[in-house]
Amino acid sequence: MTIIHCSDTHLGFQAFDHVTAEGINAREQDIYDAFERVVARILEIKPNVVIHSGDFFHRPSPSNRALTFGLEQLKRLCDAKIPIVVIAGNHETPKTIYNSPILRALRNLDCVYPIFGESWEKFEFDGTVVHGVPHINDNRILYQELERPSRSRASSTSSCCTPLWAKNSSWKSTASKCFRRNLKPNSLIFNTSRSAIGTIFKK
Ligand SMILES: [Mn+2]
Repeated sequence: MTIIHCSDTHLGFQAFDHVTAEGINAREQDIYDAFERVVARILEIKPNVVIHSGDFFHRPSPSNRALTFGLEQLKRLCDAKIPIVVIAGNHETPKTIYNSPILRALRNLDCVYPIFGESWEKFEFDGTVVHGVPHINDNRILYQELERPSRSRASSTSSCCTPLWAKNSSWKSTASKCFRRNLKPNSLIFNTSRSAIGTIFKK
């Protein structure tokens, strides 16, 4: 089982005043170029599954350019039949109920498994279960959702991977405590960055 994990692509992020010859903010273009290279590498490696653990887009309402670019890159993975789980981070999660989550649009691509609904969800790929808890604005709901995988019978018997977004170190330690209840001795734990943690459970 080969899993590629990436995070925080922030498609659509802009900074500084430089503009490319095409009139695109130069930093925004840098980020598109970098993600295009990531997708090229994924296509070379051909993993069983890709996990994107938060902030695929920089905003809850990305620009037409960011959205179009993101969909085009995901389509490249779909053409190669490589599934990708995309878990909502704080940047793309709407702050109010008046805005629909942008990750809902990704449901239309058959290789993309978005998790954005303020609740824990899991998907299974070749016997490995990926558990995802998206960014949740309300802490009380977040803690409830973090407990759900440990109560799930399926997760205690199958392999699983638990990437999740944690806002700060106290969330992160609560999260790892909740998920660690399911850990088996041969489990591999990896800390991918300050803001995303992942746990792989092996059979
Ligand atoms: Mn981020």
